[in-house]
Amino acid sequence: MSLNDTPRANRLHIGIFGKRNSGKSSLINALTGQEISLVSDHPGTTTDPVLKSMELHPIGPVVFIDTAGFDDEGELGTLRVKKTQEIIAKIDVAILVLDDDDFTEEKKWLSELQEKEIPVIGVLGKADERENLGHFLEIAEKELGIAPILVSALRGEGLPLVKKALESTVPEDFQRQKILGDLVDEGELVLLVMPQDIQAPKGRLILPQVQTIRELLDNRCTTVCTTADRFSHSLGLLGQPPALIVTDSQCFRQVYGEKPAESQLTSFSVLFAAYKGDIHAFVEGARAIDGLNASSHVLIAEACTHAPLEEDIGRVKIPRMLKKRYGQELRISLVAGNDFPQDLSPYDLIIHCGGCMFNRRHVLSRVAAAEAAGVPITNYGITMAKLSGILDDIRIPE
Ligand SMILES: Nc1nc2c(ncn2[C@@H]2O[C@H](COP(=O)(O)OP(=O)(O)OP(=O)(O)O)[C@@H](O)[C@H]2O)c(=O)[nH]1
Ligand code: SF4
Ligand SMILES: [Mg+2]
Repeated sequence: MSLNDTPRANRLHIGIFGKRNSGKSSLINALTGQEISLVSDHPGTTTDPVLKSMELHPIGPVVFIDTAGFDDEGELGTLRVKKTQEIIAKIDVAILVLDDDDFTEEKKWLSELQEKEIPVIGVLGKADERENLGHFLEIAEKELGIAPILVSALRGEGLPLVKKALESTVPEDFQRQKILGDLVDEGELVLLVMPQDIQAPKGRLILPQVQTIRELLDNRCTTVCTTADRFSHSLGLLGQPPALIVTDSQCFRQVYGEKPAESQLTSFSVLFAAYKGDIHAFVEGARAIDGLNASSHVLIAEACTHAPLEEDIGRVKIPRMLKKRYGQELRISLVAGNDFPQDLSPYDLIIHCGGCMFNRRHVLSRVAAAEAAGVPITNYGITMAKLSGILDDIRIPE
């Protein structure tokens, strides 16, 4: 990834679904003008989901996710369909490619997508070789309630209409527009307390810090960076107390103790909990920590499978703090990557990582699953704030 690239987690995720051989891969290739996915007349060509990031004018940065046909059969086919199903958790918009007029499968997928409030664009592929189009459109409308766009990937027809439909269906909550929300006004002084053990390759900062600095500069704020050990010294160098201090969550307590009373305090992890998820659900969820007891069962969910940046927080620090409070018998289970239990009922609390590698929709779909199961959900940053006893003292962006 070059420094100029939009990270995948911040792109509009577009999933393409349909039966095998319906023309899904051809549609992506035609929309992107690239040979991204293998196309053949052999049904079942696309097996694992194929992701492709690109700029789609005028929408901006998107990622297309090509999937295996949802009518795939056999043991392997069932596994592929499961993978296609998992994609639903992370997409912002779906394209449903229709093929024949048996809509049994399409109906199932359409209702699942609609239940998750994902906008669906219907497309009829291979329009160049079809007869009786009027009849097809009529029954599609009647049975599925959608008017498919006629597309010929082969001839490049109908593609502008698909792009237009995508443009007009981008959900408003796809991206929180502002990281800092209402916490700063234009031109204010802001102090950022960065981690001392910077968890990024030499010469780089991690994305949340870069994004925050960029937004502050766009908002014409005077932005000063320091580290926890230099915090008081840096305050002394400033001509006035900062309007806002954003700190690394590891030194919350120290910064809270040393900050001027008039400076508001928040943390990078709180900002990103709001940017990437549902901050109010997370704050509510963190309150459930007080209701745990020795026989409770806590699920820790990490988005990364390998060497996550926050390994020590989710795997060591939080479990240690919870066990110290509730006893060594407290049960803590950990899942990583795309593994997220279907049945959340055994858990009393879910603590999710910051989800920086996930897109917003993916985190929100986990929040929705937890809410549906009646299990409180929170995240690392909010948990750290709660366990340090300062959850009520920090500012939460609206
Ligand atoms: N005539 C015509 N043929 C098309 C069009 N789009 C796709 N095809 C053909 O339909 C066949 C299937 O296309 P794919 O794009 O591989 O379909 P798919 O849905 O990705 O198939 P799986 O990956 O197997 O699920 C290929 O032989 C394509 O050449 C089109 O617009 N017109
Ligand atoms: S917050 Fe989650 S997604 Fe981000 S690095 Fe840590 S484990 Fe990975
Ligand atoms: Mg394919």
